[in-house]
Amino acid sequence: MIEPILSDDVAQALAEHRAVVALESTIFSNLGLPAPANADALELCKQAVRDHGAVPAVAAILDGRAQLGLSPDEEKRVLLGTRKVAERDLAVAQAQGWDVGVTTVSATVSLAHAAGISVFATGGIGGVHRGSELDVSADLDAIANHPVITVCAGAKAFLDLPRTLEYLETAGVPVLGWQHDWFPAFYTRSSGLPVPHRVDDERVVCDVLRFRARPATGVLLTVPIPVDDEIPAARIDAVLTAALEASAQEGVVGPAVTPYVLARIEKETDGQSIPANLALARNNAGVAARIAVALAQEVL
Ligand code: PSU
Ligand code: MN
Repeated sequence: MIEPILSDDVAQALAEHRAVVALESTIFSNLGLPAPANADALELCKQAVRDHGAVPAVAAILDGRAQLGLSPDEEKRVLLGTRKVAERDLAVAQAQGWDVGVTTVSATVSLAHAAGISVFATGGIGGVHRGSELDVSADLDAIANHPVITVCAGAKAFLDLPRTLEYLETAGVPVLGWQHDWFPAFYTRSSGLPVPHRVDDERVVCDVLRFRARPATGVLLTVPIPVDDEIPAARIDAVLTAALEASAQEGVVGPAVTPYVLARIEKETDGQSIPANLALARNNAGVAARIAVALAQEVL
């Protein structure tokens, strides 16, 4: 069993049934964002969680132990982390005593569940990749198998978004749109695909978690990027296509695909995708904190 080590502030908040929001660490490493934007993203997300009255719990593997809530020195190690830890890798990282492992959505949702944290925020989730090869992110299975609300800006349009939504439907995951009718595509507010259910306030999100039919299943809350930070769809589409072609040509496979495509998008946009990425991550962290605060009020 995985028993994450909790920082004092996270442990205390949980003991007092106060609001806590888990944050993944792949986005804060160079696998997710180049320096110094990764450090900015970490600060902005933690601050957004605090501004809305919750305690941030960044997940990572350090010295072979899973942790939730990091000290400033531990955060510095995470910013430089290069080993990606999906849920299945948690056991390996622990067994082999990995120095630093940065957690993806799947690993973080799993650790949040183990610690009794019900709300988790990220930028974008992984999904079903385009093309005929079978490449489905472990994020989807983890969201379906841990009772945690994942707050995200949808998934990047380099994925197969219709199939990603189909997968979540089959897996029985309620997919909600935060004050929005469309499944967001990360840089753009709409993928053109309707979100199954729109929700307009925190309480309804809490009730969806409370009333869900399968006790083991999570909830996906999608939040569109703020209007002012959106990148025009036509612009981003051309870049995504070029990035995907490059990854296929170079024969990139497995867990390396997503970091490769992300880096390529940043290069092709001359870094202009980065402010959008920071804006949506921070926005998601704030919405997640609002949900966590509402959940904590229900428990009391
Ligand atoms: N999408 C992004 N930025 C990211 C990721 C996805 O826009 O940093 C990371 C997340 O940590 C996510 C992981 O959980 O990539 C998914 O990787 P894969 O496709 O290998 O499952
Ligand atoms: Mn994959």
